[in-house]
Amino acid sequence: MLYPITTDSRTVLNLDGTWKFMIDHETTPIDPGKPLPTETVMAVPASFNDQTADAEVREHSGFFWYQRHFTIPKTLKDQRLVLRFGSATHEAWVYLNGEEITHHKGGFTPFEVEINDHLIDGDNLLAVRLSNILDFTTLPVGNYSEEKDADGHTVRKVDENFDFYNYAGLNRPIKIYSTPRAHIDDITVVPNVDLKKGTADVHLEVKTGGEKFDEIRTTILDESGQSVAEATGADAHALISNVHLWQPLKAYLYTAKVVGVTNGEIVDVYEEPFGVRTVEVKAGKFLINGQPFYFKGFGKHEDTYVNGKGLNEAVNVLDINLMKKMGANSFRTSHYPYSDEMIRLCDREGIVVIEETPAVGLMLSFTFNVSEVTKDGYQDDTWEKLKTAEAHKQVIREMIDRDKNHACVVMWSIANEAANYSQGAHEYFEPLFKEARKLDPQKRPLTYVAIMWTSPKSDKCTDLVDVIALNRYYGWYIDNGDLKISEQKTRDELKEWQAKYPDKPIMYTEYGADTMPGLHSNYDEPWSEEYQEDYYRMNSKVFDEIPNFVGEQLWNFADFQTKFGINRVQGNKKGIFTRGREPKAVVRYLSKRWNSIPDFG
Ligand code: GCB
Repeated sequence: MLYPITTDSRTVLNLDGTWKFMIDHETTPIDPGKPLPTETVMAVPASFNDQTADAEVREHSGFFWYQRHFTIPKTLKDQRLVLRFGSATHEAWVYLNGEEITHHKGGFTPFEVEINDHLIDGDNLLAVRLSNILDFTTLPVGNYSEEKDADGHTVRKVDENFDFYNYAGLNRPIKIYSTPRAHIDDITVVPNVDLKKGTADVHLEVKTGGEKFDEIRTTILDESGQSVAEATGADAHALISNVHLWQPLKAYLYTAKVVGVTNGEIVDVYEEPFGVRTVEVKAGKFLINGQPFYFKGFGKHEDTYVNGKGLNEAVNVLDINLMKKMGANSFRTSHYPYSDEMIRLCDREGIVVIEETPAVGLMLSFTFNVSEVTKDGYQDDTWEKLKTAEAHKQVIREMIDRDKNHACVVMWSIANEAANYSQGAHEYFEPLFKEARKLDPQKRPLTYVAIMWTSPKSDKCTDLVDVIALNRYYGWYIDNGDLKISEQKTRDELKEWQAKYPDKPIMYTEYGADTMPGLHSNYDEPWSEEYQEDYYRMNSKVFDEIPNFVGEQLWNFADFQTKFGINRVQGNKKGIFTRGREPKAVVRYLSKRWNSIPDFG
């Protein structure tokens, strides 16, 4: 799917701003063709939850509506017009002038629909009915229940089966873009690099829609806008010599300028930026451009004050600047694909991304009894009760379709902390890994991120992953406060993985300790800033002893909002920055460490 941009043949209309908003109490039917009976507004893009002063609205589970008007300038009327949602969380029914024109389920990937046949002259009324319901068929997974109140109205409840607040609404930009009727529909870019010769054979596949073009031409432009290679055809190759590689923190982006030509006239133009780099897993190393790469960075969230999970480009820019200052080079889009805008920014800034599906919460028996789950034949009811396989296939398809051309994305994470230790896990995951390998034109490595009790003995699916990605909390959830024993357990476990899988790279994708900023202790108490630093020092020491250890991504970049609970104090406090992006003490230690570890080597 192409990101909407303005070119010689295309334009973009922005539908962001304030929309009318209304909770659907399911008492009186709402007519999407009429003005919503409400004076309430919500800003878009943003989650609705933290824009309201009403606790009931904030916590609402169920259905809700957004509505606005727009007009299409006359000059665009003969163009093909497409309405695109960057995301609508989690399920959306879209109505134009009262008529349902599309429906999409899945809150973290874009969708679009042609609107020409539904437009009227002048004022058009766009309404979206949304649902934030999550259950055993959706991703993420929610524990869903409903009951009737005294008046017989349905009261719905979603208990998140994961550790972040279920922010919902129109979280990402909404746009209408125009293309000519005969148009470029999609472009797939696969640079095949010869590192020795310093060349890249760029394989370009161009899909078109509407009347066929006589010809498709592609020019590859370098960063100064000079043409460096050309190709013709919908399935074509362009050879770049003296290729400038996309490197972590030293991004270089070419542009594939694709034009559709008919009767000698250029009809449609699209410009797709892309980086040239290789990614490969070999002999226990993660190679980027043939060199062993070391991941330094974070698990993150799209989570900021007021915007919730809504796009916050200023914070995205700040976060990347803070990462660079610390000597970090990467993050994981835990626990869902982030906005188009963030992925494009990472391409530009040279930040390495592990992109994750929204498959979080695929675990129905939460236990810290590791000895139980390591027993042969251990089985809980996760894989029997969950019906997420279809949604999972869909998110893999949509994520790869959107981000297949991005150089910054070096690996896909198929899930976070599923019940990989239970019988049935392999049967569930094998087809999904197959699907992802088939769909990714750049054949990136795959992983899933494994929870504490998936030891080398209990994990049923390690054969499917290219990289062993571990979330570990020795010293926090296990042996809280005892860093001596935690060090031993960390070392023992990592050595066991290393011995059992000598050819697979191993990395930490989470490790962290909740820390209240400003809380200090002479005795290294958990929750203090001193404990957080000692916790990280302990882990670093062990990492440096493991030959196949290829990266450390801590949990979490910043404090973030979660549901209420006795373990959470206005959210999860494992950030090394506060939610407002002020540093906790540990940032100094980590900056020193990361600035002294090279990105390669
Ligand atoms: C995890 C989860 C993450 C949580 C984190 C924690 O393992 O992957 O979503 O926020 O632990 O802090 O408990």
